[in-house]
This record gives sequence, structure tokens and C-alpha cells, in this order.
Amino acid sequence: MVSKPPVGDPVQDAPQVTPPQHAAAGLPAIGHTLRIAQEQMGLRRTARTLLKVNQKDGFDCPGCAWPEGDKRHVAEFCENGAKAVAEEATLRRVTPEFFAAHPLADLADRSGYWLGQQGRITQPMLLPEGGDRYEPVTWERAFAIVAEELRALGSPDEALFYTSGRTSNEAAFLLQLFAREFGTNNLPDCSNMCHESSGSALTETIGIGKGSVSLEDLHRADLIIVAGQNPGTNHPRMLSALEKAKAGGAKIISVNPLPEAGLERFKNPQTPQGMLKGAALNDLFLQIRIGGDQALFRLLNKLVLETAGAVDEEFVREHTHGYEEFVAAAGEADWDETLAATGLDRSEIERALEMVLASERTVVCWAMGLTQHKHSVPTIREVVNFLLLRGNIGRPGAGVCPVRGHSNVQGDRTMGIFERPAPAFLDALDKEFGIVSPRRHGFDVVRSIQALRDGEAKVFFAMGGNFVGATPDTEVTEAAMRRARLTVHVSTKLNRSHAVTGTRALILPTLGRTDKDVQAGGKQFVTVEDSMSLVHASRGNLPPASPHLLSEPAIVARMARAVLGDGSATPWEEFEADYATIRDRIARVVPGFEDFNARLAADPGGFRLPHGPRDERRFPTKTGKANFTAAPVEYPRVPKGRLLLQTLRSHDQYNTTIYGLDDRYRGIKGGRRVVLVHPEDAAALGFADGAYADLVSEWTDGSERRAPGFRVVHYPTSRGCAAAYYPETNVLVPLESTADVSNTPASKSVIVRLEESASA
Ligand SMILES: Nc1nc2c(c(=O)[nH]1)N[C@H]1C(S)=C(S)[C@@H](COP(=O)(O)OP(=O)(O)OC[C@H]3O[C@@H](n4cnc5c(=O)[nH]c(N)nc54)[C@H](O)[C@@H]3O)O[C@H]1N2
Ligand SMILES: Nc1nc2c(c(=O)[nH]1)N[C@H]1C(S)=C(S)[C@@H](COP(=O)(O)OP(=O)(O)OC[C@H]3O[C@@H](n4cnc5c(=O)[nH]c(N)nc54)[C@H](O)[C@@H]3O)O[C@H]1N2
Ligand SMILES: [Mo]
Repeated sequence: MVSKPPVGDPVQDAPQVTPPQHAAAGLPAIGHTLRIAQEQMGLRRTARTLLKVNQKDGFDCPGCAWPEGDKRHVAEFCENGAKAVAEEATLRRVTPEFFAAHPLADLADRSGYWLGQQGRITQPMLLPEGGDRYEPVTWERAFAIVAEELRALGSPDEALFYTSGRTSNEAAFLLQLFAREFGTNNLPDCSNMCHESSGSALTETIGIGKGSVSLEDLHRADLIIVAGQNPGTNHPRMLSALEKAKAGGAKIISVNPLPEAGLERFKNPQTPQGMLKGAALNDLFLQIRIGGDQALFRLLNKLVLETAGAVDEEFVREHTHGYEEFVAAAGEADWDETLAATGLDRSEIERALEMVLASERTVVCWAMGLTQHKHSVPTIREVVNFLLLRGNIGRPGAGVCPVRGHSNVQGDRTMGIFERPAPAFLDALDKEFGIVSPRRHGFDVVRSIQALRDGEAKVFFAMGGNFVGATPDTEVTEAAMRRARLTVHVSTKLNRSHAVTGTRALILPTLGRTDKDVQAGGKQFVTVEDSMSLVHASRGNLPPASPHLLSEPAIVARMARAVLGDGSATPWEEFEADYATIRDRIARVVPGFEDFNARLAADPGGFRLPHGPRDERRFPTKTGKANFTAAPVEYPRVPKGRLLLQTLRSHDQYNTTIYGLDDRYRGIKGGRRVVLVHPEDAAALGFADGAYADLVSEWTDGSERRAPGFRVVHYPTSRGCAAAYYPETNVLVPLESTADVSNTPASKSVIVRLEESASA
């Protein structure tokens, strides 16, 4: 299987390479932000939107799920948040004339970058059966087509309803309600590819799949371990929190195969001092081998256990379960094996241990570097063991901090977007709406692709996102999608998923975060939940990108009426007219949202959802305690002559949305087809810096996948490892290569070989 760079695309991928940088943000970041923002929005609109980002009367930044502090700056956004806003608030438009001029085959030949650059979609579009291009369609007809196809299914389980994490609480609540009234739990979401491993590990061990810290906890911590995360690019506002923690005396350890600039030095654009010199953030950099984290934490745990007085015995006795078994397993941790798995020196681990023992309040933050491996769930469980040992959960300045990606991915899950919903949630939903939700589990992302591939699913509906662009095994996934009877995308911008369609396809254009949303009941706002369980309102203030757009809640409500007809007693029309009526229902169904509307009115800053472990050391697990676990240590074994490839984000992208072709901090300019390899590994494999290689992945069933034409960059990553950007490398990740338990694609550990490239 081969993924080719797009042909017929005017965008030139010609990477130039300079040495990586050692500091993030600062003046270049501001210049870069304003240039991109003005290109897309013009000067006035730039000022008007950027000053509303993350303000109490403004909209939630569509960039990431990092929380806002209580005291807000005038400019409460970062470079990459501003890019996300500019991307949405752009003045460029994709009109019916555009679709008339670009047949489907042409769209399929374009890069994701080119597609995204065309602007906001202005009207609903239909690709008719046998048609070669999208045509304008009325909203009424579009919903009639959805109804026709859904009603024709042999079973409701032949339909799939995907959600990407920008969707508001209100829209997400309506979508899951509709899916369940229709009769399925097939609600895959981007979380399945993202923090599902965190959710799985945390639910089992502490009883709730969410982080246990607030911003204040980070500020008060003694030690913050940042493992498998690149905040300088993906959560830039987190750097301010780390800077503040450091000012309060905290130490920081980063665990990463790459020396990421943001963690080395941060030039805070909000302080004059920061702009000049910046602050060093890292106290210790553990340059780990990909996939070595479970081994590292296991050995640290053994060493803590061996240190007199280091374990918080009272906490362990009062609040935990499974300690003896864990102690036995940890006792077997072995120095040599750990050094092999991690590639670290003994002295580095000893230094880390000293810092761990010196800390009274420890937080561990992580993101995709921990969640996207075969053994991600046991890895995160080991992080929990590590925190439990010293009582670092449920007290100020300490806890677990999985840093979420999409700005409302956590909220969508809270609203019931989940293929394996808790029975108690369905009971409450059924009682409130007088329906009978199905109890059988639905399909997650990977199972959904398999179901399309095998003809088990026939209608695919996406509330946002770029399903075929974001998922693994591109060729398999695209072929699967093409087997669908109908594919429907609720979208703001064009992407690859609009070009890879079922027999019929619909594009339903929608309002984004920045757009003003006026319904029959007046001006509306929506709500989101950030990575630290804070729920707050988001209000757009720009005139919508086109008069033909519908909001996400309106689209679901109208689809539900068309599909369910008189058979539904749910007041869909009322929900569309006034979102407060949706919130009234959420308040009665979802624990923690009691008096939802009143509480939002009382405090525009929002409210924090209850969290048993954080609030009162109450662990709602099966044992009623926090669970130690004792899984065997795993790490990837890489055959000789092969590299372990991680697929990650550049500085100029938001997942599959490409803002530009640079990765400034890593010294890459003007291209994305690069593979970063340690100079000695590259030399041993016979690849000079600047040579071109095909990446060929090798899977256990003997199959191979190829991504051709990557410029080799000699780069200081850990030995035996390599890195290249997603989504170009998704073709290399086999659909069956997923994390145990969470079924998350293992897109951070792909065994590859480099082959001399025919194409430069
Ligand atoms: N600007 C911008 N912001 C974003 C996004 C974006 O694309 N652009 N995406 C959003 C989303 S949905 C998400 S989920 C987050 C993603 O945020 P991140 O998780 O920071 O994103 P990645 O680029 O995948 O980076 C993974 C990091 O983990 C490291 N890593 C890889 N493998 C390992 C390993 O085995 N062990 C350890 N310790 N480290 C490892 C990599 O070197 C890299 O630093 O960001 C969100 N915010
Ligand atoms: N190889 C590899 N694959 C990965 C990852 C990886 O690290 N490596 N990361 C995974 C992760 S963490 C994630 S979260 C997924 C991301 O998967 P997705 O969430 O599916 O992908 P995005 O690229 O974020 O989706 C972008 C599209 O969303 C639409 N959009 C933007 N704003 C809105 C809005 O307000 N409403 C609606 N309806 N649509 C909107 C636009 O049309 C845009 O083109 O990718 C995963 N895939
Ligand atoms: Mo994500």
C-alpha cells in the first residue's frame, strides 16, 4: 500500500532545514501570529476576534482544551490559538461556483493544505449518485436524503455518528440523544484516537476518566513531570502555567524522545522580562526512547518503595487497593532492562528519583506521547501507581493531568458521546425523554472503519472533524468509506473527507465558534468543558460566514425531525429555538450540571464539575478505593536495521488542518515530508542529511505500507527512533495496530525501515 504526495497541487513541498531552536514564543511568535491572522481576516477583523478569545463575554478558543485562569489578560490567546481563530474567521469562501469548477476527482488530488486554504463553506452541497461533482442542495432536501438512507437500513447499528472535539456540549447532547432514539450507540469520536487510553486507565484506577488538577494546583506544585507532550506547539498557554509554577519554586522534568523548544525555554509574550530573556523551564530532560515510559515509571516506583519513609502509608492504607500485588510486581523491576527500554543513563534516573523524593506535591502531565502505543493503558496505570505511592492525588498541588486536545473533547464525552455508555447515564436519559436507549455497545473509530470495510455499516455521519484524514491506514480507511451508501459531513472547511465519499455525499456547512448564533428564541451561546473540568459559555460575535449556515444544534434537531418524524416526543424544535432548553435537560440527565442555566448566569467564568478523587479522595471504582495495578512491563522491540517511528504535529498545523509548511522550533521550513532521525542511526543506515527516503512500515502479518519521498533530517532524537508528521504518515499505521483495552491507534510506535527514494 502506498500513499502518494498529491499531484496537480500548486503547493510545493520542498523542506529546508536549519538547526532546531531552544526557546518558544517571544517576538517571532507574535509577528507570525499577526501575519497569518491578517492574511485570513484583514486588520479590523483580526483585532475584533482576537480580543474576544477566551474572555468571559467572548468565545472559547477553538485551539486546545487548556483552561483559562481567573484573572484574564487582554490577550488571552497564544500564537497557535490565533491561527485556529484565523482559520475559522477567514474571509475566504468556498461557494457553489467553487464546487462547479472542481470535480470530485480534482478535490481528491489536492493536499489537505490546499483544501483548507480555500475558506469557509457557504451552502449545503450534495454529491448525487453517479455524479462527478457536488451540487447545491436545499437544507430540506439534504435532511430528506439523510432520512431516506437511515430508514432504509436493516438495523440502526448500520449507521455511524462520529464527533470531533470542537462540538459544543449542547450539540453533542442532542447528537447522542438522536443516535439513541434512532437506536444505536455507534458514537465513535476523536477521543478514541486521542486520550481514550487515559480514560480507560483512569476510570479503572481512580474511578473517573478525567484529570484531577486545576490550574492553581499546577501553580502550587513542587514537581511537574511533563511526559509525552509538546506544549510549546500544542498547548502554548500551558507554558505560562509552568513558568508560574517555576517562579513558585517548582521543578520540571520533561520526558520525551525529542528536545522540544517550549520545554527548554519560554519567552512569555505577556511580560517584558519574558520577551527579552525568557525562562528556562526544564530542570531535567529525560530523553527517553519511544515507548519506554512504563519501564521508567515502574523502576522509579521500585526505587521509591525501597526508600525508607518515602511511601505515604496512611494514604495507601486508607484509600487504595491492590498494594501488595503491585509491590511484588515493582520489586521485579530491573535496572538493565529499564536502561535498555528507555535508553537513559543510570545517573539520569537517579537524578529524577532525587527530585521525586524531594517533592511533597507532584503533578504528572501527559498527552499523545503516552496514549498512542500498544501498551498505553498499562503505561498510564503505572503513572497512577507512581502518584498513589506518595499520596499525590486529592490534595492541593498534586494529581493526574492528561492534557486534552480538542477544545471540547472532554465535554463531548461528558455529554454522552461514547460508544460504551454507562448504564446509569442511559437510565437517566431514558427517564428524561421517555425513550428506550439500546444497551449493546457501539463501535469506536477503529471498529467503525472495520464495519464500513466489511459492509456492516452503510451510513456515515460526522459532526465535524476529518475522519479519513485523521484515522490510520489511509488506503484501507478510504476504501472502506467509499463502500458507504451515504456519507455526511457537518463542516466549516473543506478537507480530505469531503473528497472520499460514499455513493451519495452531503456537506452540511455550519457556524463555528467565532460566528454569531441567532435562533428563533434570540441570540444563543453554547458551553464547553476544558481539560480541568471547568464548564463555561462561548459566544461568537462575527456575522456568520454565510447566510445559509445552520448551527450544529439546529442541524441535529432538523435531522432528528426528518428521521424520527412523529415517532419522537422530543421537542426538537424548541431545542433549536433556544439552547437554554437543552441545558435544562442536561441539568436533569448529567450529574454535576444541576441548575446549569442559573449557575452560568451567576458566574460567567463558569463552574467546575465535581471530581470525587480530587474533591474528597473518594474513588468511585469497583473496589471503592484507588486501585494499584501490576501489569507486566512492556516496551517495543525493534528489529535490527529498523527504526521506531512516531507520527506527530508540526508547529503549523491543527491536526489535519495545515496552517503553513513550517515547523519553526524544529528548524523545518517550506515542507512537511521530512523524517527526523538521529545522525548516528541515519549514518548507520546509509542516509546522509538531505537524502530522500521512502518510509516502509512492517506489520506482524507480513504486510507492508509505504510513504514515499521523505527528506531525511539528522536530528537529536533518541537513538533508534524517528519522527514524521501526521496525517501524511497515517498510511503507515495498520488499522489493527492499536492499544490494548482502549483500541487507540498506536500511531506513536510504528516499526519502519528507510529505503532509498526514487522520488526526491
Ligand atoms: N497548535 C496545535 N495545537 C494542538 C493540536 C495541533 O495539532 N496543533 N492538536 C490538539 C490535539 S487534538 C491534541 S490531542 C494535542 C496533542 O498534543 P501533543 O501530544 O503534544 O502532540 P504531538 O505532536 O502528537 O506530540 C507528542 C509528543 O510526545 C512525544 N513522544 C512521542 N512518543 C513518546 C513516547 O513514547 N514517550 C514520551 N515520553 N514522549 C513521546 C513527542 O516527541 C512529542 O513531543 O494538542 C492539541 N493542540
Ligand atoms: N498518525 C496520527 N494520527 C492521529 C493523531 C496522531 O498523533 N498521529 N492524533 C489523533 C488525535 S489526538 C485526534 S484528536 C484526531 C483528530 O481528528 P479530527 O478531530 O477528526 O480532525 P481535525 O483535523 O481536528 O478536523 C478538522 C476539521 O474539522 C472541521 N471543523 C473545524 N471547526 C469546526 C466546527 O466548529 N464545527 C464543525 N462541525 N466542524 C468543524 C473542519 O472542516 C476541519 O477540516 O486525529 C488523530 N489521528
Ligand atoms: Mo487529540
